[in-house]
Amino acid sequence: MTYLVKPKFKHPNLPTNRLGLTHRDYEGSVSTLCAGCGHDSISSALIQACFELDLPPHRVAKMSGIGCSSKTPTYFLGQSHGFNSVHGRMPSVATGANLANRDLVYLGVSGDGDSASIGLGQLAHCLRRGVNMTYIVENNGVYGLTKGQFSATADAGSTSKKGVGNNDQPIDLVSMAIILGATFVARSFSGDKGQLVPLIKAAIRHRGVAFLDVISPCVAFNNHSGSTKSFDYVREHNDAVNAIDWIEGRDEIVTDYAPGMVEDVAQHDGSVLRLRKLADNYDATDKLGAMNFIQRHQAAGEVVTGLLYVNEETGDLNDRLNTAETAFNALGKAELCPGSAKLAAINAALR
Ligand SMILES: Cc1ncc(C[n+]2csc(CCOP(=O)(O)OP(=O)(O)O)c2C)c(N)n1
Ligand code: SF4
Ligand SMILES: [Mg+2]
Repeated sequence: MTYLVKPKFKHPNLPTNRLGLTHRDYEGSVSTLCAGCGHDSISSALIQACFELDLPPHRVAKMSGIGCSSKTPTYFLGQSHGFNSVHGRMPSVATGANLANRDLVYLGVSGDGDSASIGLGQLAHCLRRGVNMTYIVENNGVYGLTKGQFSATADAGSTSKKGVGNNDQPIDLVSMAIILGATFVARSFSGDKGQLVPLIKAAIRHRGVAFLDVISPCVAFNNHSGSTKSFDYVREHNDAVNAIDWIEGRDEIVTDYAPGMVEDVAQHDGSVLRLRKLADNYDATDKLGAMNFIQRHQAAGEVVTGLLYVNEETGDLNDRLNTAETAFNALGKAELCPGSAKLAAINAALR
């Protein structure tokens, strides 16, 4: 058995959301990851975000690849759809599902090995196409599941648990995501739930691809002093550019901040992202400025976190391909199989 079912007991006075569901209704099976693994904190943040967004669990599809990180969808949203794909192939499965049914909320959960090593090509095309999904990389700099080899996000000069040095240059996922056309790019830390939960909520509400690089220490293989993905390193070098308040469409927008200290970004669904600036003059809508800032701080060994880039103006892949608005599984036989006359007309148009 690869998972443990949680006992059904829940306290009768647990708070409920607008759907009448409790936090427990968004949980999954008992985690089998190592105690203290950063990935479990991200699962917990996902549970909280989905509970607070009042998401109906059956309208969510969890997509993942292979790795400890990719196992985690078993540990949250136990009543949602799930697809555990081949290593590095989650993006193409998510793209196909998205085209067949645009109504579901797609949560992609992957690892740095899954997305930056074997799955790099898949990730790149998912980002540039703007698949409408939240894409989370639980980034620990190693292949945790296969016992701690360096992944493509491990920094040059960092060492393995046994002291072997990494000489290769790292792939900086957020810089790459911005260059490849992702329209919502953020970085966070599994140890900072206060930052992570609003980022996940905003990412889920974003139309287009929302990419989150979440540094998530592997306590078994990469939490030592030679690592730049350890709890200590990230806590000491975390440099947040903004803090997010996510304001739902029905909530009144009030402000008591000094001019220039907040930036409100309207989202497609009527909600508003309020970015409280922590770094002087950081403008998350300025693509070149964001790239410049991230690279300069990275060169100084800092881990820049927060909502790094957002563009609410562009649509998603379904908009660009003009796909059917009705999910394939809700179409009738007549629409799915319009008959030989239609096929003949299409063929004639191509001659
Ligand atoms: C095609 C294929 N190649 C290699 C493997 C072996 N493998 C399993 S998980 C993994 C790396 C996982 O690393 P990451 O995505 O960073 O996840 P983590 O375990 O660190 O969360 C590898 C190489 C595999 N399962 N399939
Ligand atoms: S090996 Fe690392 S990534 Fe995998 S569960 Fe353990 S701590 Fe987490
Ligand atoms: Mg990893």
